[in-house]
Amino acid sequence: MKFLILVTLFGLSLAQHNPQLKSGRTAIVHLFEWRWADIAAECERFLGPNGFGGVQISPPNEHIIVSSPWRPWWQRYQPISYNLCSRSGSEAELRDMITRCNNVGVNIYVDAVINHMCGSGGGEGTHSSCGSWFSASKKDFPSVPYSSLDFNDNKCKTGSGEIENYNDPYQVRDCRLVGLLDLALEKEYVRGKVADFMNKLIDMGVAGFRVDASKHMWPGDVDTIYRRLNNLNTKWFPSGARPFIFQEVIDLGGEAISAKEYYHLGRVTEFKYGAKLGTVFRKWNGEKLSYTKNWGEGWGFMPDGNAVVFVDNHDNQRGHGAGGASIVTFWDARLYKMAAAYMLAHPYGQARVMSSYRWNRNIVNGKDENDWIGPPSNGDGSTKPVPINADQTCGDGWVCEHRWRQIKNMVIFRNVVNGQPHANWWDNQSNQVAFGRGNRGFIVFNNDDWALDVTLSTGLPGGTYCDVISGQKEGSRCTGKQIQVGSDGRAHFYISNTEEDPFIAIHADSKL
Ligand code: AAO
Repeated sequence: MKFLILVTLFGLSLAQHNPQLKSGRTAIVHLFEWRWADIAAECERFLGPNGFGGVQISPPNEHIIVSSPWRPWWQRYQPISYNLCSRSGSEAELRDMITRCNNVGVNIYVDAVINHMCGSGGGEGTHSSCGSWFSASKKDFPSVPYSSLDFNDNKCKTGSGEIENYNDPYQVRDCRLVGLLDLALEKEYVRGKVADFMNKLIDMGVAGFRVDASKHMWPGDVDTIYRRLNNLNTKWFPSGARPFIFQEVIDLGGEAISAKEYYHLGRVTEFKYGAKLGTVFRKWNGEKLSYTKNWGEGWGFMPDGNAVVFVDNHDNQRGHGAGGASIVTFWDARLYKMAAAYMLAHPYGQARVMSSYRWNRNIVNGKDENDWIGPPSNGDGSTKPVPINADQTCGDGWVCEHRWRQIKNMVIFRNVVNGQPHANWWDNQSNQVAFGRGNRGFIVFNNDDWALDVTLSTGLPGGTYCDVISGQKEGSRCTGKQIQVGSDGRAHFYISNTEEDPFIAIHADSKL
């Protein structure tokens, strides 16, 4: 009996590590601040057809509306209630999006902000996305409802009520993160409200959650909430499927709280991944691409089955959160395409692609004074739709990294090589490297200041392959470079260091 219970409990939590992707799909994309109507259309016209597995959406629940600064993106990390109307759209639009994305095989993952409500200085009134009245000073949120009894202030031991020292785990869990009213998740009542919110979304058809600020919640508290979650909706998922849980825990080492404490509950964001990848591609601190032969756990990252990996995220692309200056973003497009391709070609972790909007950066003494600017908006603060240009890129300030040919084609590469081992490594002991995935795909990078000119074993069957970076296969021809693989699996590669994209990728489905 004891054994049975253990197996069930262990099995339950392991299941939460499974992203529940539809067959053949491997990568997810964060459509940061997109409207539900645009995501629904994107699933049908682009993500479904191009093999994307899922979308991380911005928080769907009611949030504060901030006027100073004007409508920052971060207002959505300040919940007012669990009503489902937000800057991205109404509950009806959310439901329509979930349905339409599921129908084309694309999962939806919700960014769940359950650690806190709005900031203590959030005022009183109806400046909230569904128009619900609230009072931050009285800690009164009647449309949940939460009252002052549902917050942690009596538990927090710092004078300011704030997290003052990240080396004290009690402060980090019981005090306020940047002034945000910290929910008492030890309370049965609060746990119930949070579980109801998440279950409503599960029943609507979402596949799982990014759990915001997980470091700031006790693992035992979130565990009891996760255990109350329903199985996924059987209209789209196998019976008994558990929601995917990935927890935002920033652990670059050197703090009291480590990512490890959350491994048994679901996956965890591996922040070392983007920080190191950026350092390597920027060639900072003496790093070289050739040192990435043992990339993954060999670099001190968490176990493969626990990791969600990304080049940048919505915080560290603008100097919030952690990772620092090494993080590569769309602002450094050439390096970004290489870093994203490296991540997508490499087997380690559950990969997440970032999709951003442009803003007016204003960097003063290393800090972006405009790090708050929200998505492309109309004068009244409503978010603009995402227009698609004739060349498939996005307009109106939406960057759409996921639509860049090089990145889109590497998402397909990842699907094609899924399950194949890392193989046929080659390096020049500097910044030229190549590796394959079994006999299904091969990629070559030149991040040195001189040309790459070498013949390599690719592991692929002989034939003519289209490079999916400089172009792709269209019908019976390549729109970019062609690579001849001999019957011995060897191929010659030449990559000038001055090329727009100094890397080449070929795979089983890009063969002529
Ligand atoms: C806004 C205003 C605030 C105001 C507040 C309340 O900006 O001035 O007080 O409203 O009115 C987002 C924004 C915040 C915003 C908030 C609410 O980023 O600026 O506050 O919405 O609107 C910590 C957390 C992590 C969090 C990250 C930003 O641990 O969970 O801060 N990320 C999530 C979301 C994020 C969101 C929230 C949480 C809140 O992704 O978008 O905030 O819902 C150390 C710690 C980290 C800590 C960082 C930053 O990191 O380890 O845990 O992240 O500090 O404080 C080196 C170290 C590294 C260290 C880093 C930075 O790299 O190795 O460990 O330095 O010091």
